[in-house]
This record gives sequence, structure tokens and C-alpha cells, in this order.
Amino acid sequence: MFQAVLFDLDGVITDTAEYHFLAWEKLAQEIGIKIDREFNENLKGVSREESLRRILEHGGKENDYTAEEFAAMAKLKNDNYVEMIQAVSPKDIYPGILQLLQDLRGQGIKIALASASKNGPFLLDQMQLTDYFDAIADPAKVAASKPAPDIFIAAAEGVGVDVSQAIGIEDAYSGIAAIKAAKVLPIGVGKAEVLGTDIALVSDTSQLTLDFLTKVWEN
Ligand code: B16
Ligand code: MG
Repeated sequence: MFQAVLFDLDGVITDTAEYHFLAWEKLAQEIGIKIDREFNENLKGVSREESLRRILEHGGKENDYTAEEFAAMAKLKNDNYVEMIQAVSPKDIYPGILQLLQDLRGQGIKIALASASKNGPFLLDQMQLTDYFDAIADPAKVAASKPAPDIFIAAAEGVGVDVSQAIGIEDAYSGIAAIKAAKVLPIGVGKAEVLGTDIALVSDTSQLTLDFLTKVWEN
């Protein structure tokens, strides 16, 4: 039986992926770049700075700004995003997630957060989920962000479980790549066209039951 589950946050525990998109879309509009939801798939799970770099490149403006201007734009997006997430509450927890966390705890399986978001601890607090987590990997302390394995390795280390004994759950392509690189067993939330056909997938978090995780593990 697996000993730990390493959760992504945005897009797995709650729908903040949408707020990230809206905040980036607003910033991009202000500098004359148009992004849509299809392009946004490239930003999921990716750090704040890397997301901005990809947006500027998408708009052909990657050489237009100084480092100070770049930092100011990243801050503007985050300020806007942080304003949006003040309203996040336990009502925003995706279907099935609370039950899964309770069932994992009941089985003594460790729970860790492996989110790229520096706003992760705040969001867990807003949803009153902090107490379920045995460890929260700090994205500011890992050398490389997703698709590098670092955040999932740090999350497993945080709960004292070997990566070979852990399941990782992700909604982003870069996140699935990170889970694979960490040698953790991946489960994707989303479509095969985005996440690949070689891993276990659910279309909806309500399918993420302890029973389903156990079946994937035993397969
Ligand atoms: P922040 P996850 C990621 O969270 C988001 O998917 C990604 O869109 C965001 O840019 C990144 O966190 C950094 O977030 O700006 O709040 O530090 O999916 O890894 O939980
Ligand atoms: Mg995510």
C-alpha cells in the first residue's frame, strides 16, 4: 500500500487555476497581449516568473522590459490574484477532496502539498484544510520548478516517505512531468490530450476516492 499522497493545489484541491488565468489575462491585456484558455494550459503548474516569461514570449515582447519592470508586472498579477482569493472558503474545495483527505488520514497515509504556488499555505487556511497536511513543500526553497521533480521530492521528504511509496496528483502537464521525474506514481485530473495516455486519469476530482487510488496503486 502507498504511504503518502502528494497533492498539487491549483486545479486539484480547488479551482484557483481559473483565478490564475483571469489575473494573467488582465495583466496581458494591459500590455497588449491576448491569451486564451488553450494557451493557459502552458501556464498551469508553472512558477509565477516562468508564466510571465511565457506570456511575453507569446506576445513577441520578451525583450521589451527591464528586470525591474518584469518584477513589477509579476507583482501586479499576484496582487490582483491575492485579491481574488480572499473570498476562497471551504465551499470552494473540489468534490471528493475532503472525503479523500479524511480517508487517507483514517488509514494513516501521509498527506503533503507539492504546489508551485507561494500562496498555497494561505489557500489551505482559507479552505480550513491546513490540519490535514503533514507537510507543505516550500516552492521558494526548491532549486527548479515543475516540470523538474524537486517539489515532489521535497514533499515526500517532508513526510519522511520514499518517492517509490508515494502517489502524486496533478492537473497540469508540467506537474505530471515533475511527478514522473520524481519517480512518484502519477494520477492526472483532466484530459488525456493534455496529460497523456500513459497514466491513470480522472475527469473529475469526485473520482479521486481511496478505493480508486488503491486500485491504481495495485495495478
Ligand atoms: P503563485 P500548482 C501553480 O500552482 C499554478 O498552477 C500556476 O498557475 C502558478 O503560476 C504557480 O502555482 C505559482 O503560483 O504565483 O501563487 O506563487 O498548480 O502547482 O498548485
Ligand atoms: Mg495545478
